[in-house]
Amino acid sequence: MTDLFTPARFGDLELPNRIVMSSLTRCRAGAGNVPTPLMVEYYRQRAGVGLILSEASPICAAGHGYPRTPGIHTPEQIAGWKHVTAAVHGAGGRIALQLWHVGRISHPALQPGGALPVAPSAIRPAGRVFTGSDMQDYVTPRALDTDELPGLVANYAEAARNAMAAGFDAVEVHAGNGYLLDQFLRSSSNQRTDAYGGSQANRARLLLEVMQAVCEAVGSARVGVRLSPVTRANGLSDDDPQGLFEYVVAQLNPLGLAFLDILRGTGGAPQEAWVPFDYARLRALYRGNLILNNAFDFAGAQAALQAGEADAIAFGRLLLANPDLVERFHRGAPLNTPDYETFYTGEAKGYTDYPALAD
Ligand code: 8OZ
Repeated sequence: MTDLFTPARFGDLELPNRIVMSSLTRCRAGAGNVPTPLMVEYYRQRAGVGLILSEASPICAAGHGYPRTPGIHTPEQIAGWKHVTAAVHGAGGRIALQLWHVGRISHPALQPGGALPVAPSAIRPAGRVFTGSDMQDYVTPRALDTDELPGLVANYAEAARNAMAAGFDAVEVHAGNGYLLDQFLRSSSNQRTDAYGGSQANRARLLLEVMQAVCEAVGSARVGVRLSPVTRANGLSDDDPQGLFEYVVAQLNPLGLAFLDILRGTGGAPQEAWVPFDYARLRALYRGNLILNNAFDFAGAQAALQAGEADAIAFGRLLLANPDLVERFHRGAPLNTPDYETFYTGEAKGYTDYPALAD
């Protein structure tokens, strides 16, 4: 019977267990959005999982929307990430880089040249953004021209190649949580009238072009994708998420990806608050490895694997607070409690100072 401790093969990756570390934004990159020695230590501490998904990493300067998020588009960032991947490999682990573009979830203060953030359509998201010095309302983004989209696809492919140069084992395209690719997918944020807007197939076009280009760049056995069908993150909604994501998943099949990573539920919310969505339909449609994510505990994760709902389970907050989560799960040991105050700030505090079990 498959459980969290059963090895798995995801594309080119051999996973010693099915405990995956979720991508977690921690806002501790250094000047130039370069990974720091503290980040090296943080990832090294968590190398016992089957696969680490790195924090989301912008593919280009315009892809940034939060202070101190580590990019994958400059030589210095690539050099910084090399230390992270070397430390994880040295500790026996595997790590995939999450490729990110925030789209409209940004602000001119975070953009090169103070430019407007870009998006599928000039529709302002509700809410406020931390610019690094204060909170500002989101602005109305600039709608991307059709002839800019090939360059954007090329940015994803280039960033994927950069990730390989930095020593990552794989990349995960971030197409969830209300960021650029998700903004293209959704009827609420995409009102384009070209081939990238309107029908579900048109709204999925950019994502599928990005997936194709990234697979061509680094090989599909080293590529995954993150989807968040019913997230309410960053103000997104859609008129038919079930139909949209069934279309997307069916189109992903021929690519032969290493994995599909799905946020089950709305994110951050307890599982009881999940909105109706038939994840079993996606599971049945998708011919590949599925990682499920969101608020799983040990028992829930074991039950999901044993019921065949997923091939691996991603843990965020539990891994943030328990660097040796695999060992703790194995022994049935008590868990450290995550400190929400230091999720996005605090340097070593709440980052590399969660204790491991005493030997
Ligand atoms: C929390 C804070 C900032 C960014 C996501 C990359 O939701 C994020 C993120 C989460 O995918």
